[in-house]
Amino acid sequence: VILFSDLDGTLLDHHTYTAAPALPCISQLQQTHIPIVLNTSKTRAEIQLIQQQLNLDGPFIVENGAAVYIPKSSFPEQPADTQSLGLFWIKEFAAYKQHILNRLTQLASAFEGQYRGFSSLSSQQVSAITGLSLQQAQLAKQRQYGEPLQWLGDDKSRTEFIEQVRSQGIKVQYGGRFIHLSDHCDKGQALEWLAQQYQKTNPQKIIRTIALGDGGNDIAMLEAADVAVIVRSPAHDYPALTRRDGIYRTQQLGPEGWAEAIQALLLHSTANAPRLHI
Ligand code: 2M8
Ligand code: MG
Ligand code: MG
Repeated sequence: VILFSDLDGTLLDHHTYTAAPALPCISQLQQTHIPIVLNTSKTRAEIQLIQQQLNLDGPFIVENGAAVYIPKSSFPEQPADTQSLGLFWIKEFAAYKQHILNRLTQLASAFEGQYRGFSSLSSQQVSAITGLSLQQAQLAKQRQYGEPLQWLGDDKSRTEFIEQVRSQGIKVQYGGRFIHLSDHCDKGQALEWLAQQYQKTNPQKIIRTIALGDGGNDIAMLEAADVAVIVRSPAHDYPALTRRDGIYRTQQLGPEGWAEAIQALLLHSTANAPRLHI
């Protein structure tokens, strides 16, 4: 089993960004050698800090499926279609953000004052909007692939804006607080690719995947996994999936919900009848 997890609102509390309630569960998973792959809209810089804090050192997925980072030490050989960069092999699914920023400039006058993009916000402003510390906000601003926007206008102009952005070939996904613009990548495609790489290196095992997420930008990942865990959010409804089975919806919020699901599905599932067979 490989676990793919979103961060904000899923493994991390929506407001305080703590993972504390899930830490005992993470140690138990580590003892059983179940890989935990962070699959998030956060940047490489943010994820590397969080991996250190959580004592994780395996592959991770950045900026809504834009790229998969595989530490060379964690995989026996270089996966096909990856680039070598320092200690990592990197599989990219998205172009760099500059073309999105160029297109946005063309739309800017029509929607003037209705949104604020990350690239034009200072770290102080990102910190004020999100509740991240100034240092965390600096890491969140180090974006390679996408541009998150804070929408300030009304719903009607938001719908018009999104239509126009989409007609320019830009992908639009919803995070907990921001509208994320990117090239055509999503967390599901990145999950599938990385699961295949694990499968290739372990041909004797059947690799199964569990994905945990709370928001719109997690839908593709939740659809792609063998088992989907939808973590309850204090900020919005459960995202709507088209799949009907293999879904666990948590009662508890954020990291408490994360631990609730992992306990039910993996750690306690051998004692009595498992809720879902993995
Ligand atoms: C942004 O991502 C979250 C994900 O749900 C959002 O859209 O609300 C990103 O900018 C990320 O890099 C940052 O850490 C996070 C902080 O809330 O916001
Ligand atoms: Mg989230
Ligand atoms: Mg996220």
